[in-house]
Amino acid sequence: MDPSTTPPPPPPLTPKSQNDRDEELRAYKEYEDIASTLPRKFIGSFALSKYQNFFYPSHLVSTTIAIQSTFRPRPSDVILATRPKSGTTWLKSIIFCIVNRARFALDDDHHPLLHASPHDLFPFLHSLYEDRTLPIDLLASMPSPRLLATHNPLSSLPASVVDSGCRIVHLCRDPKDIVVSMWHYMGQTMPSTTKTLPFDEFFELFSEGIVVYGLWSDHVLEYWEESLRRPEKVLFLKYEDMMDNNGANVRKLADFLDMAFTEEEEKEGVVEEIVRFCSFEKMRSITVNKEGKDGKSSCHTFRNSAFFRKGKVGDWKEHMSQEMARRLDDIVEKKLHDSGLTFRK
Ligand code: PAP
Repeated sequence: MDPSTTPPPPPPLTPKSQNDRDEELRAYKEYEDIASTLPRKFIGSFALSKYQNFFYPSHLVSTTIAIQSTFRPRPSDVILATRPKSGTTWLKSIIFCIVNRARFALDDDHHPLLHASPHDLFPFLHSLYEDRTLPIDLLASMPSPRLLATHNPLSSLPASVVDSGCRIVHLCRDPKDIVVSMWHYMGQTMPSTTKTLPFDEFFELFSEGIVVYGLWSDHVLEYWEESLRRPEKVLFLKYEDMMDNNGANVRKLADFLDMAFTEEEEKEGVVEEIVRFCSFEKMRSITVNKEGKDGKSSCHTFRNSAFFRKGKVGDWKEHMSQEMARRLDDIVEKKLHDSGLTFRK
C-alpha cells in the first residue's frame, strides 16, 4: 500500500436483485434456525449461545454463520481482531490515521475522526451483516483497503481470511483489566444485566469463559499461534506495550501494513502526532466520542463515552483481591505455558 497515492474510488453501488435478496433472507432464516438450537446461558437478561466452542452474544450467532458462509476477504483488507475491551477503539483510530494520512491531515478540522466514532469509520464485520434487508452490499461497496473489525475467534472466520493473504492485526490486553473493563461497560450499556451481578460473580463467569467470545486464553492463543506461523500477515500487539511506547508500535503497524513512514514524515513528527491524536485524553474529549450514540448494535444504544473509561494499565487492582488476581493469572498461565506468549503481572 502506498500512503501517498489517492485510493481508488469505491466501486459503484450495485443494487441487489430481488432474487438475491430473497435468497439472502432465506439463508439468514437458516442461520437463525441453527442459532436457535444452541445451548444458552444468561448473564442477567443477556443471552449467550455456545457455538463451536465459544460463547457469543446470542443475537450475533446468525451473523457469525453468515460471515462464515459469505464473507470474501480481499488481499488488501485489514482485519482488526480483538476481544472486547482490549483497546479496539484505540487501535481503530491509529490504523485509520496511518492508512489515511495522505488524505486527511491530523490538524485539519475536517479529519473524519473529529466527526465520527472510530467504530463508524472502521466498522465491525457484524454491523455490516446485521441489516440483511439493505438493498446494496455494503461490503462490496467499500473502497480498498477495507478496514474491518471483529471480536470473533480466528477459528470462526472463513478459511479465506487466511488463504486470501489479507492482513490481521490482533491486540490483546491483560485479562484482569479486561474483566474489569467489561463489567463496567456492561453496567453502563446494559444496566439491567449487571444490576444484579456483583463483580465477583462476573469474574467467576469470565474465568470460566462464560462471557462473550468465550475463554480469554483460547481466543488469544488462536491469533498468537497464527502470528507465529505467518508473521508477515498477522501482527500481534499488546495494550500494555502500546501504553509504554506507542511510537514504536505505530511504526511497527505502518511497516506491517506496508505503509512505512518516510524519512520526511519522521522528521515532521508524524508518528508523534498520531500518538497524540489517538491518545485517550484527546479521543475522549472529541464531541462525537463524548456525546454521540452508538447506534450500530441491534440490542441496545448507548453513548460513545462508554468506550472511554480510564484507559489505564492495572486498574484491576482497584477491583479484585490479590487472591482473585492470582487465580486468574494461574488459569491463564496453565493455558499459555508453552506457547511463548507471556504477560506482565
Ligand atoms: P470494545 O471492544 O467495546 O470496542 P475497546 O475499545 O476494546 O472496547 O475497550 C475499551 C477500553 O479501552 C476501555 O478500557 P477501561 O475500561 O479499562 O478504561 C477504554 O478506556 C480503553 N481505551 C479507549 N480508548 C483508548 C485510548 N485512546 N488509549 C488507551 N485506552 C483506551
